[in-house]
Amino acid sequence: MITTYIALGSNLGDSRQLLASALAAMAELVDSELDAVSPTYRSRAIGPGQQRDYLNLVARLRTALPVTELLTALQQIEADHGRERRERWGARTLDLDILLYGDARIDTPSLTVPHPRMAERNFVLYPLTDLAPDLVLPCGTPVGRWRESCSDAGLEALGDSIEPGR
Ligand code: A4P
Ligand code: MG
Repeated sequence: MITTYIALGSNLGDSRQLLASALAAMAELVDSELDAVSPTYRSRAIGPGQQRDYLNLVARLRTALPVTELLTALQQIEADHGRERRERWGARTLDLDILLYGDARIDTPSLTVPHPRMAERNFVLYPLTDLAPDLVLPCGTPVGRWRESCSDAGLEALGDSIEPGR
């Protein structure tokens, strides 16, 4: 089994319910087990136009799925939760990004792992380091070091965790 970290985000619709349902769907993925879910954060949207705040969290999933199959499965879960792709960084009901897949370093047209923007995003680094404070990235950087140098501007810890459910 490979340990993966998945970032979840939503800023359209009933975000709390969408995230609970997405976690339930991830828990049901074949050859996979949902291991842990981070606390929930509210974050100011990065993207074009006026957008609602996001809810963001990170989940740890252990999986035997090859990474391309994992990406396809996560995109199916996004589609099942009303995700429409209109513009880059546009508002969305559900976004599922693969942050890490074991120690793999992947750079293909459809997949970049570790996620290329995770180092600069507080709404990723805070929940990720809540879950895994001692995590070391494939490049050798302890993720906690990035968190220390990452401002918490626009980020609010809501102090709870969303349980998988429908
Ligand atoms: N793709 C490549 N690498 C990955 C990966 N590691 N995980 C490809 C998942 N997908 C990956 O994604 C576009 C393509 O990225 C996919 O087809 C896949 O093959 P998308 O979800 O269709 O589009 P996107 O999410 O709009 O683009 P992008 O560049 O992935 O956006 P980001 O960087 O994920 O940013 N603000 C707040 N506060 N909170 C957020 O969660 N999220 C975004 C999305 C913007 N602003 C945000 C938040
Ligand atoms: Mg995405």
